[in-house]
Amino acid sequence: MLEDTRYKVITADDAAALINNEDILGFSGFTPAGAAKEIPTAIARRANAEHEAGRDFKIGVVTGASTGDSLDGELARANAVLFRTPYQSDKSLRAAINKGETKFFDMHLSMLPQAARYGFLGKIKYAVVEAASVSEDGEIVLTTSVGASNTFCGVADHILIELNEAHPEELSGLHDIYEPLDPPHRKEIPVYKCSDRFGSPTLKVDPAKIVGIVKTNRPDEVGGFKETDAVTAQIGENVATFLADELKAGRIPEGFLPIQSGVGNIANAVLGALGANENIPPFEMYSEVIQDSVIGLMRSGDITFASATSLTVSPPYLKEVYEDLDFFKQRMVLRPQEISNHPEAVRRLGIISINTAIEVDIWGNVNSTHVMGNNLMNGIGGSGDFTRNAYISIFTCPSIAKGGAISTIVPMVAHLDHSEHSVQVIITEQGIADLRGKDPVQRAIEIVDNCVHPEYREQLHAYFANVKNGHTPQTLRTAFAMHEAFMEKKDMRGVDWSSKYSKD
Ligand code: 0RQ
Repeated sequence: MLEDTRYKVITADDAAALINNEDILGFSGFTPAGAAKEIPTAIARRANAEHEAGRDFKIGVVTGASTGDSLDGELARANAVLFRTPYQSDKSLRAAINKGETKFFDMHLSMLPQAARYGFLGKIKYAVVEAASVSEDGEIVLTTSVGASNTFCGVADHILIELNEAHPEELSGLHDIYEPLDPPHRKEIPVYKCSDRFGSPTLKVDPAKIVGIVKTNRPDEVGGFKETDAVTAQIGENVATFLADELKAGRIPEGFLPIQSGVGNIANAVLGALGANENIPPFEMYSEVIQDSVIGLMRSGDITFASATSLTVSPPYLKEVYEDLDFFKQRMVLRPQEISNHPEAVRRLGIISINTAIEVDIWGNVNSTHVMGNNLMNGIGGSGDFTRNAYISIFTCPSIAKGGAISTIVPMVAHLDHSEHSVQVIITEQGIADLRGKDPVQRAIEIVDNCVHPEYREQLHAYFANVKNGHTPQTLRTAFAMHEAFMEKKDMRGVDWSSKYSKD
């Protein structure tokens, strides 16, 4: 086996000992799926030891998207992250970022690989990549995600591999690795159907770059989902109703279009509702993540194919996939995130994008990333890649948060990720706001009447009802009054802005 190969089998601590203060590392992982585990944890141990000895030790951490606790969590708790990009969802790391201890820059996930190749992120010294197998001539079978591993291996000086026996070698054939050329030599991405394959099933690297292989047997750290509750179930129903009506009206072609769906509980419920709706035919997905509900929908025939960059399913579902790989390999492909999220593919295939917002404003602008305008939640992820280029772009969210003390629909978003120009439909458990072909005031009426929680409806109508000035009758003096109310008395209800109108 490996002991007889050209590669050096080393421990995770040996690997960590190679890393120096301020090195930039590109780790595999897109969500906890396929994320490196042993080596980042060993680097965190090394950081702790260095700090105890009074020496500086922090590294630049670049990944596909979020990762698992043994990467982002361990490194953040060891205060070992100099900077981080492009997305995260870890509690410890989020705290370090919001305290200013770790620099984080939020990037569109499709753009991360090219930014790494263009040198915009600094020199990536090591690629640390989880693999199901690696051949003598440097052909790597990746595991449950591709993410940006292909690019990291290409640009890095050295490659460290975590050979993880928790993933079967038979995963070979699940992936399709294709990397575009850089300008001025870039050509079209040859994807015309979700199921098209135009790359290589393995990631081919220069074997001379592989400086060590760390053997492990650790499952992905993917958590389960909360049971669908009344609110998420209703949001799912509303999305399914909206799309079924669009199909009936002939605004979606017969046979339907591919779906992109974000991650999380709402996204899981939405997919379940689409699968259950009798008026929606079996459909394909061109998305970034394959999550739990997709597995059952593939079994039932409601989802016929899924293209993504990660297989982010909780352990029972991964077991089901691994026990019937032949069935699932015919119905799935994992691509680099540069391709799964590529704007060209999204626009060409006519993808229907469905993502979740933290906050939406009455004009149709969306905040996906920051609570009260300052605290980072996760990041923009792939939502911008899909939304900006979708055939129909949908944002979902519950109409209230924190037991009703927050209306997720406000006069002006406290942070802007997706502008009114890209957002076409907003859906809450209250209903559907179709913003297409409407001017700002029409959009505001549509959103407040259909999507706002009844407790906030009157208050939000009152916000713009008396303002006569301008094409978008925004009132800068009071645009953040609801946020201010929350910061002062922990409740957005009961804001009275009438006294300010006379000046507008
Ligand atoms: O907080 O957990 O403390 O109760 O935000 O909200 O409703 O559980 O929703 O888990 O789907 O996350 C936008 C963050 C939603 C996610 C976001 C609080 C709320 C709760 C989570 P608690 P929910 P979700 C594909 C596309 C950006 C990336 C993206 C996300 C917590 O979907 O990161 O779209 N999206 N990627 O209480 C204060 C508000 C709030 C609020 C919700 N207005 N003010 N707190 N919360 N609204 C994925 C990838 O790219 C990998």
